[in-house]
Amino acid sequence: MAGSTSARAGALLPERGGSPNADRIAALYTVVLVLAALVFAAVVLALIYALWRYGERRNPTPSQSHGNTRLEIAWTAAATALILFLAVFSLTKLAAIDDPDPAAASPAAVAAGVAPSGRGTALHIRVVGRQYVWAYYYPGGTYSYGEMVAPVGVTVRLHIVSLDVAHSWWIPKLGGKFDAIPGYINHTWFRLERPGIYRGQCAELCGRNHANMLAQVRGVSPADYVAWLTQQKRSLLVAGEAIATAHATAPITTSP
Ligand SMILES: [Cu+2]
Repeated sequence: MAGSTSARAGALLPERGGSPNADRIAALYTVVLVLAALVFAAVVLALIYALWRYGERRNPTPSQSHGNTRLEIAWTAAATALILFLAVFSLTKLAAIDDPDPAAASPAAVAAGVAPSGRGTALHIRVVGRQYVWAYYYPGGTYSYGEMVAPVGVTVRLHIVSLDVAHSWWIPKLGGKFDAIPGYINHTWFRLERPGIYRGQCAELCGRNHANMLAQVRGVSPADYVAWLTQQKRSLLVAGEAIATAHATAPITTSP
């Protein structure tokens, strides 16, 4: 499709820079990747050293060894320390990735009436997946298809559902994937730091047109969000009236 870019994870690291939860996922991933790379390099170097030092040429009569207490204690302690660090680091990050950002809405957002002042307040948007489009329901009953419009500086809590099969909500820059499963409501959140277009797509094979089930979040200022909401409500009313008029004035035909 011309002009449509599907969501891509970064080449080496997850995308970041859209929302705090995505940044924390990227930080967690980076730390684990770097530690794993260091351990891998150390093991490979030790292996190469052993091949060189204890090969037939340098060590024609194989030397016998019966354990090395200091070495064994050292690698056991190092591995334990590494695992403990990874466990504590992951668990602290996971909580912050999972829990909606408790920061208060920005003054601009409070002024625009998007969210009340005070910590822990949020804007709630329902995300509805169906073959093959995402719909969004905003406070007050306004809705949109394909693109969600969201204000910056506010924690946005998403309530994700599906009307038919399993889908998965995924905007890489705004956090992890969240399944949309019929009969369940899944929750996630994001908090936009700056305006922009955040692209994504359904991340669960959901049928023939799964690849076209794109998703997009457009981040705008709180004032622009309120203006858009008003305009969208009006457009939906006009469209509804046009449909009602078309039904009311359609010629009546009787079946033969
Ligand atoms: Cu889907």
